[in-house]
Amino acid sequence: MDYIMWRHAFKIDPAKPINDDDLECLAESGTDGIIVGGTDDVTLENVLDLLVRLRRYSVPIALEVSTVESVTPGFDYYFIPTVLNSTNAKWINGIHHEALREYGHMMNWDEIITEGYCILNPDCKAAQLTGVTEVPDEEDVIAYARMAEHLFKLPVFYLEYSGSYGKTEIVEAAKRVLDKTRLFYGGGITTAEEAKQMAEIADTIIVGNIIYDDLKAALATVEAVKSVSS
Ligand code: 1GP
Repeated sequence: MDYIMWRHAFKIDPAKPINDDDLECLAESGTDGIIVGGTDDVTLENVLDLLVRLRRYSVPIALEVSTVESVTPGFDYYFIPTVLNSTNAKWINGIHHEALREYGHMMNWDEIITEGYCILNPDCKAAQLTGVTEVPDEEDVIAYARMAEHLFKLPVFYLEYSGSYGKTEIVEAAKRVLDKTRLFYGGGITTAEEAKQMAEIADTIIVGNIIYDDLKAALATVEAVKSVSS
């Protein structure tokens, strides 16, 4: 299924161990896609390990690129984050420039999807790494959403609450000003109810950490999203 149609995706961290049975449950859960991505200790080795193990299943897989060294062919998509509210140009266009200098001539642009990230939890690892120091308020988020859709014409605007459950008013505010750009929501979804609530607003919800804390609860989010009309 084309990523544009995804309503639910799991995000698997290459740095965290996961056994074959659990991986099979996730891949065969009915989720629309699996995103392989993390912040710390992502290596070519652990990315390749997940790629090989996930390729046994038909679920589409995307690599969310956090380091250039861990990029490998074989994924259906390469999601490239650009952190719109970072204070450090490295995370907005710096690594991207470096990567394009080296690999620009051999990239398959059809597989590459740029995600305009807006990080809303200043305590999460991604915020600390990318120099997000202030929590954007509703007006800020609306401006970032418009920046993603109209200024930069990005296909995806990603509201990242990683590790904490977001405010529905903020997600709604972003959704109201988006038309062509897809709204991804990720952060703190631990129950079917939370998955449903965010899926009623966002186009795609991303479920991460709960996979490692309570697999059954993670799997229940798939059905919950399917019960919401898109
Ligand atoms: C993280 O948005 C994803 O990048 C999902 O967040 O791990 O909190 O579910 P959680």
